[in-house]
Amino acid sequence: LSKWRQQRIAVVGLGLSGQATVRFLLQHGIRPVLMDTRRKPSGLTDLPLDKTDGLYLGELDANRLAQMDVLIVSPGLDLRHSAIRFAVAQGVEVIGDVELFARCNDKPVIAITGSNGKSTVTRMVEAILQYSGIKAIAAGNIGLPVLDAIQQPDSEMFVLELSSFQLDTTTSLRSIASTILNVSADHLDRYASMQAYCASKQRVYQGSQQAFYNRADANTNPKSSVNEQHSLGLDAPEAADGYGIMARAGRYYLMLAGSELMPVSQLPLVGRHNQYNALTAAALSLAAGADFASIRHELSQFRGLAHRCQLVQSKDDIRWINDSKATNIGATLAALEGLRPDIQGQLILLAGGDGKGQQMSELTAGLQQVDQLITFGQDGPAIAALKTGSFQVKDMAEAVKQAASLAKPGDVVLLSPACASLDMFDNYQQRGELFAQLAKEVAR
Ligand code: UMA
Ligand code: ADP
Repeated sequence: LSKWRQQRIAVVGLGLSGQATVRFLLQHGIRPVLMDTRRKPSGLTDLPLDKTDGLYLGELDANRLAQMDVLIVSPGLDLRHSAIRFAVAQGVEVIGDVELFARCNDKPVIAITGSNGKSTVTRMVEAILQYSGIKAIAAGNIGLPVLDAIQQPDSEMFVLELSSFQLDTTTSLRSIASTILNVSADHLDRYASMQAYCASKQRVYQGSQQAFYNRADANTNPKSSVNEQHSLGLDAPEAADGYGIMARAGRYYLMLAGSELMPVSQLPLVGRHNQYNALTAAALSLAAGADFASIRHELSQFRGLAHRCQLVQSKDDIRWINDSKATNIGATLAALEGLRPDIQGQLILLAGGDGKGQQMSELTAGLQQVDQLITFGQDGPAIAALKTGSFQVKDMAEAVKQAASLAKPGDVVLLSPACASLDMFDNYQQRGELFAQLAKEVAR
């Protein structure tokens, strides 16, 4: 980094990761130029602006970017922005905060990506490693910026949740184990094609000692060489020392590196997708040095994260489930498939929001599991069109009211929108919290 003290370094995008980047650079004696396309990015007041080389808000100026040596661009900014492209064409280096982390980090890393399940698996691995005595910290897309995590003095290992946007600007990351959980259409408003999105996910395997991939999803197979590759799946392991699920004396067991880990029935999480998440977390943790007992202990305790197929109300034998984090079709399909076997009565689905350019017709097969469909938001009409007799409503309050009027004992009301929330809410948490609150009110 020392050569950066003589260079022009810009932090472009001043959200959580941008602010952490600025703090990190300042601590290393580097005075960055700060930029954000927003007129008022929140959190600016916390930065020591007098120690930086200037702050520029509003539309990015291509000429100013082109005068820099390095741009550290936040994941929320599209690299296809004309000013960024212009700078790249002039020879300016563009990286992200994870790349800077990778260049400065000397501790072991576990790297997790995929369209769905990243946060769940990241937290599982973190919990297992901590229980087995390794001081692990989860960071990255999960919320704690990697350049804040790297400053925590007593950490021994990093469990990184990586989005495709973060991977796009990362080239030097080394990991002891990595995975792509699955690939389904997401963020297609930021990628030219599904192929480009898959290629971005594949970058997680670069520089990884062991790659764990999903044998039911060919897009997760490592396309370039890594030292060791292992396939994971919900079927029998492919090799004697493999990973999967096997029936023994009428019970199904998670199989880890050829040995029985635990019966699937001991996992408190619902849905087949969560069995896959648990298996992956076990495999990554084992690769990182955790023991079987710790893995077993933590997986049998792990009750899931908020807003992911979370039971928020149960009254009169009607269950209200918040899966607001289902911001793409793949996640909603997993929820429908995973929950249906446990539902005696109707499955009432609340869906809609900002579809981010997804082909909504890919939801059609999943909607066969649904008895009543209630839609809202910008792309609500496109979802409603996939099922006859569906209800289109104005907002969440009307959706919950409609669901309450349809629900009978034995039914499940599921919020699993298949869309981002940003057309109606600040974020998916706010959407999920409103659903939970309204569900409690109507169920009272
Ligand atoms: N933005 C602008 N102008 C800018 C910079 C950003 O308008 O100059 C907007 C973007 O359009 C975006 C928002 O600001 O909608 C936030 O972008 P950001 O790059 O400032 O984001 P951070 O606050 O730094 O948060 C980022 C990740 N955000 C994104 O990738 C969009 C967070 O993941 C991550 O937790 C955080 O770094 C710490 O590492 C969030 C996310 O939504 C949870 N990720 C996407 C997802 O999971 O689907 C990829
Ligand atoms: P991410 O961090 O990748 O967004 P989360 O763990 O937050 O993943 O879960 C996001 C959504 O995806 C939730 O709706 C959850 O129920 C669903 N989900 C979790 N794991 C999987 C999986 N392995 N396959 C498909 N969907 C999943």
